[in-house]
Amino acid sequence: MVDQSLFKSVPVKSSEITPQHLFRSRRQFLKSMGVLGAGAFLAACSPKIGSQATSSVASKETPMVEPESTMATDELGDPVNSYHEITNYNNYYEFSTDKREVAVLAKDFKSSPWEVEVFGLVNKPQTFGLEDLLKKFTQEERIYRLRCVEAWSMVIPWMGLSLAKLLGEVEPLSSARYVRFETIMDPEQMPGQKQGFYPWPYQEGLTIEEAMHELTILATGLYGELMPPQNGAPVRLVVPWKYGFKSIKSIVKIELVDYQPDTMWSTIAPNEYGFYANVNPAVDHPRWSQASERRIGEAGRRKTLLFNGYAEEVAHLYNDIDLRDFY
Ligand SMILES: Nc1nc2c(c(=O)[nH]1)N[C@H]1C(S)=C(S)[C@@H](COP(=O)(O)O)O[C@H]1N2
Ligand SMILES: [Mo]
Repeated sequence: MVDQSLFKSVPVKSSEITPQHLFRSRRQFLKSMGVLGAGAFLAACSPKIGSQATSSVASKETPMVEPESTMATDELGDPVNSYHEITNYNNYYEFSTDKREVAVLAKDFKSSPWEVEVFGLVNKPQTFGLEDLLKKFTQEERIYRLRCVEAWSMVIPWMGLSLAKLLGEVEPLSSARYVRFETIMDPEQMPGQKQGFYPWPYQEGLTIEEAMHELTILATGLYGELMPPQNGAPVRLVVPWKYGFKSIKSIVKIELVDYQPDTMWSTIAPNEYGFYANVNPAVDHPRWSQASERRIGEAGRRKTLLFNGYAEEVAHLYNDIDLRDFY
């Protein structure tokens, strides 16, 4: 059991966001998993990716006062969205198609105990309990932009583990070319799954190169708290350079396969939602432009960035394909 009572701190209000708050909440997060004080874990945090706060938490001796340069922003300097915004405007069709209703409907979702089966074209198939995911793997803070295909976006301070490290544990075979993800099927808890129109369970997929990329994480929390139900408790994918629908929630299966897997959205509307789904301002959705977006909490619109602003890190993955054909 993950001891929820260890999370005594209340979510940080947007008016109170400071580096110290994020830092404290991160300490709280690690403490709850019993890994605080394990210097080796903390030192393994990647300093380059996401928040600079991560690198400053290199040891348990780090003072509570943060250097001037550490801000609760993404690497482009944009502030993180408030906890309230991130947890009250959600796409999670298993609960509702109304973004403002998901939080209420998902409130009592029981996500413990939880297991994730990692199998398929691997040497060592394994089933990981949530506790294993939290304790065996470094939980890093990653402040990422999330760009929904519907043309709104947020900046979210995730906590999570590297998907590459998890896959390393099961030892993919060289024949594994894609990774397939599946959300839990639980119509008793998820009213949306009683609606026949959608081909449940929600499924997603990545190429093996995308899955192994250092930006790709399995997120286990946000704002230093375990993942709220509406954001995909207890563990969901986050692939920040792709449209939000690729970041599948409440994962129970991760399968290594040698074929391009079906995804829920490409099954429903293949001409609108492709397998790649890279954020691309030059490739419009058939029914609307993708050139700009509405950042939640901001007036007006901002320009959408190629690969959601992560081109330097990921563009090389797509050197050999035409992004118009492979949308
Ligand atoms: N299982 C599942 N995962 C899902 C969805 C969903 O409906 N079901 N919606 C996706 C979409 S469209 C987006 S934009 C993001 C939203 O994540 P958030 O609610 O944490 O912001 O989750 C994605 N993951
Ligand atoms: Mo989305």
